[in-house]
Amino acid sequence: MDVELHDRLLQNGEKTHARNFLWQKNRPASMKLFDKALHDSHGQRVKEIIDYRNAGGKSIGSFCIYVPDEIAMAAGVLNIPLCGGTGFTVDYADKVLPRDICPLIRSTFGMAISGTCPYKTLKDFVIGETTCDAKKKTWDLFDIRALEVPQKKKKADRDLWLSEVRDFTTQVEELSGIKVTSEKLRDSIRKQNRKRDVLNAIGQYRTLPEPPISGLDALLVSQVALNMDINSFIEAGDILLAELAERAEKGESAYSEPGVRVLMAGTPSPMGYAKVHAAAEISGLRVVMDESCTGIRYSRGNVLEDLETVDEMLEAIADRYFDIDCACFSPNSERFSNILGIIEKYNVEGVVHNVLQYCHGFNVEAGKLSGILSEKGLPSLKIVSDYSQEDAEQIKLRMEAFRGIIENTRSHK
Ligand code: BJ8
Repeated sequence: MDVELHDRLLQNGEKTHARNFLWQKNRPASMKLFDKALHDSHGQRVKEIIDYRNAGGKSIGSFCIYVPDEIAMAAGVLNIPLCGGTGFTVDYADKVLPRDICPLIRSTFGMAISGTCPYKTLKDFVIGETTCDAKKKTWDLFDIRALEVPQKKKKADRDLWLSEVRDFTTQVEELSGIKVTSEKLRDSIRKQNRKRDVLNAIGQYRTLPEPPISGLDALLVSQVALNMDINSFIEAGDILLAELAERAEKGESAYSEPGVRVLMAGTPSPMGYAKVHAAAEISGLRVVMDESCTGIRYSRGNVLEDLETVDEMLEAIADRYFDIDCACFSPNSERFSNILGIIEKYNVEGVVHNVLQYCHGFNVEAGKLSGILSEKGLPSLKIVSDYSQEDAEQIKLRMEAFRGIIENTRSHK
């Protein structure tokens, strides 16, 4: 580790967190638990993993929500998501990666290369996945094994995916020396479902006309959900849910100003990155749902519970993950119908396409989605950005203008 550089990274992270989240006036008091979890991701959480490994436990690193946590957990293996969300390390990746690939990949590998990733030595292997081209080729560069995520959703693709899920089971069993039994897998399915239930219950409060939690804070909860110990997350989530129930009962809003209801759709915003959400909410756009892998794409759909055999459970896991509607699939019409469902449920008045620069899949899909939305009279705005702060003010101006368009549409209804 480069300790001095890591200290600077942390200082930068605290500043970014304050700029993105701490300006909000009506935050639920229990959001402090999630602020702390973010802070702990480079401290206490690292210690927990070290302790786990010192006690003989195994851990892997991953980059995508296709990696089934249930299976790793049933084999006693901790799955540590490694996606970088900080702009601080992006340029360090330039020694090995081209500049014109997505900032998520550059940030992640920039952390590893610059000696600022506290998880670098805390894993037995890293598992990639064949989603976008930039990721696939990066795995090749670093000799990282990858789960094959098919690009279509036909029966043959589902069969291929199931065999990948089975292979992954063997890999984690071999790593830990622990057999995935039906009992262990049933327990881990229940636990992971419980985690998704917490996230979805928080989402439910965002359907209210005056949501008791902001889009920014809901994003923070989702971001840390990927990193936190699962039991601690569920505990903190339950505390937040109790507070949200009280706030909803009293009609207490997370917002102090009136605003318009938008869906944020597209690429993930890993821990450290919330620039676009912050610009939206500062400008009076209430992000009432997040259609990304740090939003509903991560929590949607539970794995069937109470199945008998390991084989049945692996099929149920494969099916749940195969339903994820990443833009790496072609065609990806499921995503568009999922989005229309969200729009209805959350009473959405406009959509912001949040696209990380050079993510061609989500960028191109935004065009098709805009067409579908405009046929329904819904305005949309595409923001293509990276982890720098250079365009933050410009994005705010575009958000303000977008708010004006939605208000105008409202007045003509
Ligand atoms: S399931 S969105 S986590 S692949 S943003 S690295 S796709 S160029 S992160 Fe993703 Fe899994 Fe899909 Fe979700 Fe490539 Fe796009 Fe970058 Fe991406």
